[in-house]
Amino acid sequence: MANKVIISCALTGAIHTPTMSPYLPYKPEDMARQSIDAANAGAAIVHLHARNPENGKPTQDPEIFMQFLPHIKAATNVVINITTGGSIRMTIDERISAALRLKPEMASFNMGSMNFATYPLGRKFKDWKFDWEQPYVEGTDDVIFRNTFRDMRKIIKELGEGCGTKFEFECYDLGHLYNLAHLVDEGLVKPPFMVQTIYGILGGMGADPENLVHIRTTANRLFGKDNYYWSILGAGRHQMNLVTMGAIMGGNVRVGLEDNLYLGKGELAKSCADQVSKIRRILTELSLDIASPDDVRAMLGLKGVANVAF
Ligand code: KMH
Ligand code: ZN
Repeated sequence: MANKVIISCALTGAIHTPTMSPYLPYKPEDMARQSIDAANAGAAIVHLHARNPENGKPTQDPEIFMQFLPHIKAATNVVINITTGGSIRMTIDERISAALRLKPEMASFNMGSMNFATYPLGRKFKDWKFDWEQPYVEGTDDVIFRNTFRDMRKIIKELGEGCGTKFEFECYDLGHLYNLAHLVDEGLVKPPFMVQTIYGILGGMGADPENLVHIRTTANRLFGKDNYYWSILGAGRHQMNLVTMGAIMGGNVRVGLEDNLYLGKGELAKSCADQVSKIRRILTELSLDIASPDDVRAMLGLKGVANVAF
């Protein structure tokens, strides 16, 4: 089991906006369809944010999640992971509201306060589809993505202990591994757990291959190599090459339009499933086995799909 690679797929996130790609899903029917297609293509986990169906603006409204979650659940066996990152301007209460209501098997968990700047992306666009997009993207030069230890303890208590949800611990920097090790030392996080390491966000560590080696070595030392599942997320054009390198090093992979809009050089991905199919082909060529959703449930000790509230 430990040798199987988990493919996570993050559908829409809160980085990209509708102007940046016509394929970025934000309507509930597109969220459902792209999630189902990604699962059928080989994703064992879908990482989900929600958007206002009219204009694509990030929202954590549980009612919007409810417009697509039951469809995904009915059509697939995929593990559903709901964001608690939301978007970087939301309060912590807003960010955890959807997961607290819907009690998913998994939720994201951000491991430190940081800059999270996407404003350079905005320079490519002059005409924006919706009014909210340009100030949203350009204003990221003056926003702090807040994740204090008090915030983290609140998520563990209310969502982890309260709802039986397990976490995708998102680490954007070396220090975030040490923050997670602190929570482990305090007895608040227990193995086995999933460590999603993120490269290429402006404000976090860069997408340099050397960082993978250092992060892997440090995580093994801090957590013990059998106590956690390492996953790799490369933002933007670094996505496929970094996750491939990570998989060769024994890691799991995350793809999806949340973190990269492209399939190859200059070619927009027409769906998340396109990216899942591509990494699945690469992994298969490398003789690596792909984990099923039930493999993930066994690996991470998830509570099971019968125990979610949607
Ligand atoms: N898009 C990732 C780099 C979350 O949802 O909690 C950040 C993310 C945060 O996935
Ligand atoms: Zn996310």
